[in-house]
Amino acid sequence: MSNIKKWPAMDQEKIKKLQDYWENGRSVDGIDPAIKKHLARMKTMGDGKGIEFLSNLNKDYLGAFMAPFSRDTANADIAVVGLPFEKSAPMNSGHKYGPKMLRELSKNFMGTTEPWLDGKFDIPFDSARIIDYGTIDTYGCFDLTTEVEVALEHYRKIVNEDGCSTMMWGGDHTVTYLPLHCLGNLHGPLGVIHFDAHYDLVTKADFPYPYHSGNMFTKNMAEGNVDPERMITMGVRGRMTGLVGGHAKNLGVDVVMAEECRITPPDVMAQRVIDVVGEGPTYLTFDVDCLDPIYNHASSAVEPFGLSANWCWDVIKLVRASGKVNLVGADVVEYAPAADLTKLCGYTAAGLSWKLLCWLADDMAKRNGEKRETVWDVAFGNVTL
Ligand SMILES: [Mn+2]
Repeated sequence: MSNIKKWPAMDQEKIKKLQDYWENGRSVDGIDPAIKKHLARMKTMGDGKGIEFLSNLNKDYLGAFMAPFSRDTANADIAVVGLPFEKSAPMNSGHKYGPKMLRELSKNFMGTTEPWLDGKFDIPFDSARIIDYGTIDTYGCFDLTTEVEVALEHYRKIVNEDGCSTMMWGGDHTVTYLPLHCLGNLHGPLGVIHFDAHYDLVTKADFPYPYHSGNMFTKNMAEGNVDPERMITMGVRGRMTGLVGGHAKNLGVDVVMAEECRITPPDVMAQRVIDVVGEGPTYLTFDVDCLDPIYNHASSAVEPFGLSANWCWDVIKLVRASGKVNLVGADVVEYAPAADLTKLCGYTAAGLSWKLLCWLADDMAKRNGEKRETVWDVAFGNVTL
C-alpha cells in the first residue's frame, strides 16, 4: 500500500468553471487590444485568406521576419536588404551565405509582435510598411568596386529616391559603406552606434583601395556623411588595435574597449551612447565579431574576450527606451554561416536584427507622424489565434 496522502480535490464549482474555460476560453480574449486588432487585420489579408505566421516552417514564400517580398520601395518605409559581399573578409569567409541564412532564421523571431517594455508590445508591421527587398545579386562581379557600384544603384533608389530606411544583412563590413553614404545624403551627417572588435578607421593614405571592410566610416566622413564626433565604437580588442587606434583619437571617435565595456553597467553605457550621438540622425551597425566567441565564432575575424549578447541588447534597449535617439538605419554584418554548425551565432544575429527592426519601425512612425501598415498582397493561409 502506498502511504501517499492525496491532496483534497478542487470544489465542483471551480472544476466546472475550468471545464467551461477549456471548452470556450480562447487566447485572443485575454490579449493586448493592439495585438488583437493586428491579428484581426492579418486575418483579412489576401481576400480573407490571411497570413499564417506562427509557424516558421515552409515559409519560403515570405521574406525576412515574414515580411512580404517586394521591390516596390516607393510604397514602403523600411526595406530589409541582403548584401552578400565577402571579398574583403580578412580571414574566414562565406559571408555570401549570410543574408540567406539570417532570412531563414529570422522567421523564428516573431509572430509579427514582440514584447517591449512596461507590458507594452512592438507591432512593427502596424507601425511602418516593411518589405523584404531580398538579397542584391552581385554574382559575377569579380571586383569589389564593381560589386559596390552595382549595389549602390539599388541603394540610391531605395534610400535617396524613395526615402526608405534599411535594415541590412551583410556580407562583410564593406556593406555598411552603402547605407551610410545614402542615408547620410538623405538625412544629413549621421551619428554612428558601432559594435565591433575593430575600429574600422583605415584611411586612403593607409591603403588606397576605394572600398573594403575597414574604411567605410572614414570614407563616409571624408564625404560628409558621417560625423566622427557623433560616433561611438564599443567592443574594441585584438590584433588591429595598436595599428588603427590613433585614427580614433585624431578623428574624435569615442571608443570603449571590450575590457571597459564588460565592467560598465548597460545603463551607464547607454547614457554615454546617447550623449555621443545626440538627437541627430543615427545609424547602428553591429559587427558580430564584437561578441565573445561563445556567442559568435562565425565571422571573418574572431577575437576572444569579447562582449556578451545580452549586454549588447541591454545597451541597445536602454538607448531606444530613452526616446532620445533618432534611428534611421541599422545593420548586422560579418556573419559567415559555414562556420556556424549549431546556428547559435545565426540565431543571436537574427534575434538582434528583429529587435533593431522593431526600433526602426517605431522611429520611422515618429518621423512620419503616423503609423502605416504593412500589407501583404498575397496571402497563403489562415491566421492562427
Ligand atoms: Mn567591422
